[in-house]
Amino acid sequence: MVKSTHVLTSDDIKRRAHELGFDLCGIAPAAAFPELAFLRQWIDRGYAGTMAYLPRTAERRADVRRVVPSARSVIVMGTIYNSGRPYSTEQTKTNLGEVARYATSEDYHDVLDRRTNALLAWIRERHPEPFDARAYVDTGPVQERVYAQYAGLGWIGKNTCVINPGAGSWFLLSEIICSLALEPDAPALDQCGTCTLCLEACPTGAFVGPHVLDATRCISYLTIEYRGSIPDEHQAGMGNHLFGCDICQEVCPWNGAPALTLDPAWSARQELGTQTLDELSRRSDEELATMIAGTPLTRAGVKGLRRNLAIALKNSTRELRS
Ligand code: B12
Ligand code: SF4
Ligand code: SF4
Repeated sequence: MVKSTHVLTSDDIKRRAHELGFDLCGIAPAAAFPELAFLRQWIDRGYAGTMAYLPRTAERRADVRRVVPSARSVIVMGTIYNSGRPYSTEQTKTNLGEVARYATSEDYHDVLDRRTNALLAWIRERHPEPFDARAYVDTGPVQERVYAQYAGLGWIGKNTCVINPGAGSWFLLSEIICSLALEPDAPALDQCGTCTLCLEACPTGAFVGPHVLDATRCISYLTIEYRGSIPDEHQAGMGNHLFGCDICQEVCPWNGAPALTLDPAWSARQELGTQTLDELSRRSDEELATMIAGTPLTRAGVKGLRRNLAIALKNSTRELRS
C-alpha cells in the first residue's frame, strides 16, 4: 500500500475515533503529571487490597514513557455505555439483584479492544513513517483517568471517576500511547466545587476523603476483585449489590441528565440486573453460567456470584424484618 504524504492531525484522528464509535476523544502529552504520584502513596496505605497487579506494575504506571519509552502523546477515548436503566438508588424493589451499569452487556474489553486497535491500524496506514505505539483498554499498566483528564475528556471527581461536563461519567476509557507528536488538548477543569454528595452516599464508607478511595471497602472491589469470604464488617453495606456498584456516580449532579447511548453494543441483556434475588438463587450453576457468558460478570464467575447472592439475600431479609 502506498502511504499518504498528508500529515495526520489530531483532528483527523478524533474524526476517525468518532466514526469508529467512540463518543469522546482527546490528546494528552506523554508527561509526568503530578496526580500520577498518588498511586505509590495509595498502594503503601494498603488501599489496593489484594489487587496484586497494581503494586507489581506501579513503576510503569508512574509514567507512560516507562511503557513506550519514545512516547510523546496519549490519545484517550471515552465510550458512553449508559443505555438508560433506572438508577439503583431509585429502585423501590429491595430484592432486585443489582448489577453495575457497565456490566449488563457484552464485556467492554472485547468491544473497545476491537475499536481501539482499529483506530491504531488506521493511523498506521495513513501515517507516512513507522512509529511506536501501544493500545490499551483498562488492563494496561496505565493510570487511565489521569491521562483522560489531561486529554480534556473530563476532570477526576471527588468520587475518583472522570466526569465530562456534557456527558456525565458513564463512559469507559481506552487509549493509544504513541511516539507521534500530536497537538494536545487543554486539561479538563475540576467542577466538583463544594459538593460532597458522593462521599456521603457511599454505603460502605469507602472514601477516606475527597479523591481518595480505600478500594478494600468498595463494593465494586468486594464483589468483583476479592476472592474468598467477604469480611462481616462489609457485608451489610453491600445491600443487594451482586456485581459492582454505581452509587457514587448515581448521586452525582453531573449524572442528573446523563448522555445515553444507542449503540447496540451496550444494550443490556434482559436478564441482567432485572431479576430478583429469589429468582436468581433458584437458578442452577449451568443457567447462571449461560446468563453471564461473554459479560464482565465472568470475572467473579458463578462461584463469586453465588457468594454475593447469599450476602444480598441475607441483607434483603434483614431489611424486610426491620
Ligand atoms: C483498580 C481499579 C478499580 C478499583 C479501585 C478504584 C480506584 N478508585 O482506584 C475498584 C475495583 C474499586 C474499581 C471500581 C470501579 N471502577 Co475501576 N479501575 C481500576 C483501574 C484498573 C486502575 C485505577 C487506579 O489506578 N487506581 C489507583 C488510584 C490511586 O487511583 P484513583 O483512585 O483513580 O486516584 C486518582 C485521583 O483520585 C487522584 N488521587 C489519589 N489520591 C489522591 C489524594 C489526594 C490528596 C488528591 C488531591 C488526589 C488523589 O490521583 C489518582 C490518579 O491516579 C482503572 C483502569 C486503569 N488502568 O486506570 C479502572 C477504572 C478506573 N475503573 C472504571 C470503572 C468504570 C469502575 C467502576 C465504576 C465499576 C463499577 N460500576 O463497579 C467502579 C468505580 C468506583 C470508584 N469510585 O472508583 C473506569 C472509570 C471510567 C471513568 N469515567 O472514570 C476505569 C478507568 C476503567 C476503564 N478503562 O474505563 N476500579
Ligand atoms: S462504587 Fe459504591 S462502594 Fe465503591 S466507592 Fe462508590 S459508592 Fe462506595
Ligand atoms: S457527587 Fe459532587 S463531589 Fe462527587 S464527583 Fe459528583 S460533583 Fe464531585
